Amino acid sequence: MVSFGIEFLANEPAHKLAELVAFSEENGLEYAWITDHYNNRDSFSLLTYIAARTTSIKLGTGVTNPYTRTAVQLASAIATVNEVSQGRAVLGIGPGDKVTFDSLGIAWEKPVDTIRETVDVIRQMQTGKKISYNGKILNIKSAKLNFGKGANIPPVYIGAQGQNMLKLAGEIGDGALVNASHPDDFKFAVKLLKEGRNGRDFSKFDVGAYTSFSVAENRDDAVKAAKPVVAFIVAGSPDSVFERHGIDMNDVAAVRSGFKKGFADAVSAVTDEMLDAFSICGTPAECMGRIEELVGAGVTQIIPGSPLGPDRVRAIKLIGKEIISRWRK
Ligand code: F42
Repeated sequence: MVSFGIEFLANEPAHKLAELVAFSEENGLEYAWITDHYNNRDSFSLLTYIAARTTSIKLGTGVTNPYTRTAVQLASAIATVNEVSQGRAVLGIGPGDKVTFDSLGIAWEKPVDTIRETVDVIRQMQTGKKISYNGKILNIKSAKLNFGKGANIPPVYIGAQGQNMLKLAGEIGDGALVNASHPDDFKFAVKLLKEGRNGRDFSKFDVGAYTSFSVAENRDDAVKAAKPVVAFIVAGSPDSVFERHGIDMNDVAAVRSGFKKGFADAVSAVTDEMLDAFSICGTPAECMGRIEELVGAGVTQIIPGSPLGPDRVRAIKLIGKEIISRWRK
């Protein structure tokens, strides 16, 4: 069973995001994931606002982290979204971004254990019972939420790229959010997720492809919209990723040096191979082809993300009418 979600950055006002999420809901999308960075709008506040303006779409952080927020705070925040949305909350949580933590003076220690224990505490607290927790990282004498008892426990999706984080996601997650667009990346990820599952039932585990996506009726328009996002992905990816995709390092150097000259130079240096490796891009039929390949590699939730297309509203319509409804047939 394949579902479709959509990612939005928390970088625009709540009323605008709520409109886009409600429109996504109308067009058949089942999950909305909102990114979390301390310097953008607060993702839990946004989700709560959006929850009051939508009716069926599931609402998740995509992804929050256990360093800028504590486990007990996260437990309360997700329970609040769950209460307002009447059970539609989903917790996406990952280790967060090292560069940000360095600039904030936050030590990024033991991310694997920190995620494991934070998820454990959050889940236990959703029961409404008083808990104590004596872990390697977290030491909580006594904690209890004063609300939410008896509600469903929101599913937990782990944002993961690295080998250990993917194994942990397989072990403790209800799903994973993997930031990638190419089937080869998912063959690698699904193997590790299953390893982490260690023989337990994997059939209900939701493997989310958090992809850079650009769709338009005309391929050239879709490509033009995708290139700036792909240029940023290329600039920020480690060399091992290019080796895995057989991308010429001279082409990579051209994008990276393009950024020093001016953004337009970086964008024009993006090659077709880079678009193929780092985005789902093209006409609805072309995007559908790539989605089929991803599903073949084990993906169970397709999550189109920035830029969506040259025109976001049009892109959401195309995703609904030309991709989701055809897929369901
Ligand atoms: N980050 C954000 O800050 N905000 C977002 O909105 C966001 C969205 C998002 C969506 C999907 C997604 O996949 C990732 C997303 N991210 C977002 C990024 C995310 O927070 C992580 O930065 C990203 O997933 C990369 O993390 P990672 O899976 O590579 O894990 C890191 C910690 C890593 O280095 N992992 C390695 C691994 O193999 O998994 C090593 C981890 C390890 O084993 N560490 C040891 C330990 O004990 O934890 C310590 C090792 C030592 O030497 O001390």
